[in-house]
This record gives sequence, structure tokens and C-alpha cells, in this order.
Amino acid sequence: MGLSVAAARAIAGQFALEGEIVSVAALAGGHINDSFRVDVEAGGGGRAYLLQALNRRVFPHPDLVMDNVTRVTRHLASRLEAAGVADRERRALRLVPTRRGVNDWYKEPDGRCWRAFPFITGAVTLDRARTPEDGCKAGRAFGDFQRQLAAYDGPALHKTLPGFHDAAARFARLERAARADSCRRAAAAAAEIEAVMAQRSLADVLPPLIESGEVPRRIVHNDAKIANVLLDERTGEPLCVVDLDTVMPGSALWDFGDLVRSTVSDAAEDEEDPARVEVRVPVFAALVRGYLEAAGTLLVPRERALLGFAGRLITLEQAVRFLTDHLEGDHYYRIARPGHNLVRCRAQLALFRGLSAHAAQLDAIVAEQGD
Ligand code: GN1
Ligand code: MG
Repeated sequence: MGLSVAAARAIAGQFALEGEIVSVAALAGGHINDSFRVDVEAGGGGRAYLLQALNRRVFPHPDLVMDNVTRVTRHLASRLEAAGVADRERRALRLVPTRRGVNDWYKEPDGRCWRAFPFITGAVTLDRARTPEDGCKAGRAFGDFQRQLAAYDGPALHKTLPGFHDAAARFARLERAARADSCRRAAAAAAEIEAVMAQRSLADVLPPLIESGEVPRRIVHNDAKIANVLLDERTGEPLCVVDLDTVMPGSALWDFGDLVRSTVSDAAEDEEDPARVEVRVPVFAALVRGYLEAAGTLLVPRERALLGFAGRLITLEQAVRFLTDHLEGDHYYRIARPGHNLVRCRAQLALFRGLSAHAAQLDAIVAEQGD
């Protein structure tokens, strides 16, 4: 797994890069796609691009994904332009056109899809919130993203990954994986399987509310972790949200839940010691504040009331997903060592427990800020 620099170099020429390619380097980060930095030089000046190949196992319909990314990036660019925002090229991702072809992405004869973005310079990302202020910024960035997309009036976005946040379906798959036990790992993971299964009913809360319209369907990011926010390295302010492959119709609560999951604990997603995974209530409060500052007027009361629940749900769902992948043989998430997905699952479970223990307090914080 993992595409070579040579493969990326061979593809880079397909894009209308402004200059001669001087270097191509693989970038770490992300569990899914292959990413490269391409540096070019022209007339004494240089610039950089992010070149990415979409993971084919995860995205069976790459054209539809790229269609969505094209529509969303164009919409965001036009909003920035209409608002007269300065520094526009750092405030939204932009696709680089290809030299041939009508689309702003390149499809290899074997079906693999590539795209290039101008590298957003002077930006940093955070794996987790260092302070409540970081949580606030992440909330603001995704709240703003949802607000910009609430004004989207182009062709309907494709549901590129149907059931992506269908928690009940995720549980059903875990159950099948545990029963099939194709890698003979279920016995050693029995405690985790039992612990997540005991929470299965949480999966049934949102679907009827979304179905009835009580919780509105919106265009959401679907992978709203803090690591997907670019911050200006000088000011520390959010620049934009990245990783747009999962943008599609869904619930704002899924995004908020992922923000909770990725910010409230100081521990990494793959923390080995579950005892280190703790809920930092002030970070949660700041996250809510930042999110509501940006998206508060968008939300209906029902959504607001479920913000705390969303954190528990998405954290549990993520535990289920990591555990399923562990049982199925680590086909989905890239792992760095054997058992990595089980470790990730345990860390999510610890966070889920912490969030459950604090549920009343977190709900009270949301209620106060909702007034
Ligand atoms: C994956 O693309 P990346 O690595 O940021 C995953 C998300 C998970 C996340 C967990 C398409 O995101 O759903 O929440 O890992 N993306 C996809 O870190 O499955
Ligand atoms: Mg992603």
C-alpha cells in the first residue's frame, strides 16, 4: 500500500502547474489517501502543490467524489469573492485544472483519480486541541463551513458514500465481522465487542429525526476533525477546512460530534493508555461557543439540544469502525503496527465513557450557550 513518489511524479505533469517540477515528496497524515507535495520553479520564483490520489477501496465512485469537490470548492470561492475577502487563495481549497480534459481532476486508464491543489502556505494543522481556544477555533471553522454551504444552490451533491454515518449499519457490520471472525481476532477483542454492542441503541436516535425533518438535512463535511482545519501559522486563526472528499448531504450533528471526538481529549486517537483519555470540559465549552458563534443561527432547537449526544454517538461510531476494521484484517484504515485499530478502538471507547459520564454537565453547557 502507498503509492510511490515516481508514480506521483509521472502524474504531476497532467496538471496545469505553473512552472517546472523540481521535487516531489510523499506526505504523511490521513488514514486514507496518498498525498504528495510537488514543488515547481518558474522565473526565479517557486510554488508548491498538493497532489493526491484518491483511495479506490474507500471511494468506489471517484468521479462523483470529484464532482462534489469541484462544486463545493467553486461555491466557497465564489462566496469569498462576493464577500470581498482578502487572502482568498488561502481561505478555500482550489482545484488546479488539468492540461487536457474537461474536469479539474485526472483519471488514469486504470480508473485511479488524482487531483492537485495549490499548497496553502504558512498554514499549520493540529492533531488535537492544546487549549480551549483551539477548540473554539475548530468549532468556528466548521460552523463557518456549514454556514457557507447552507447557501449552496448548485446541482445537488452526490451521496458518494451512502450510509457513511449510518451508525446502525456500522453496528450490523461489526456484528457480522465478529461472527465471521475471519482473522481469528474476536476472542482477544471480546471485551471491546461487548462494550460497544451494549451501546447499540444509540444508533437509533437520529435516523427517525432526520427522516421526519426535525433534524434538517444539510451539506456537511462528514470528517470534521480538528486536524482538517488549516490555521494561519502566524496569527493562529483558522484559514479553511480541508479534506473535502466526504462532503455530502447529512446532519450537522455528525460534524459537531466529530469535533467533540477530536478535540475534548488531550490524548491521541491511538493513545495506548485508555486511562489517559479524559474529557476536558473547558475545551468542550469553548468548542460549543466557537461552533455556535458561526453556525448558531442556522441550527434548529432540536439540533442544538443534541450537540452533546452527537459527541457520544460519533465517538462510539468511530470505536465501532476501528474495531470492525481490526476484525476484518485492517483493510480500511492504514495501520502502523499490528493491533493498531484495536488500540484506536480502545481510545475511542475510553472517550465515549468519559463523555457519557459527563453527559449532564455537557448538556447544561450547551443549554446555557444556546440562550
Ligand atoms: C478517516 O481521511 P482521514 O484519515 O482524515 C475517515 C474518517 C474517520 C477518520 C478517523 C473517508 O479520515 O471517517 O473519522 O479517518 N475517512 C473516511 O481519524 O473513512
Ligand atoms: Mg478524510
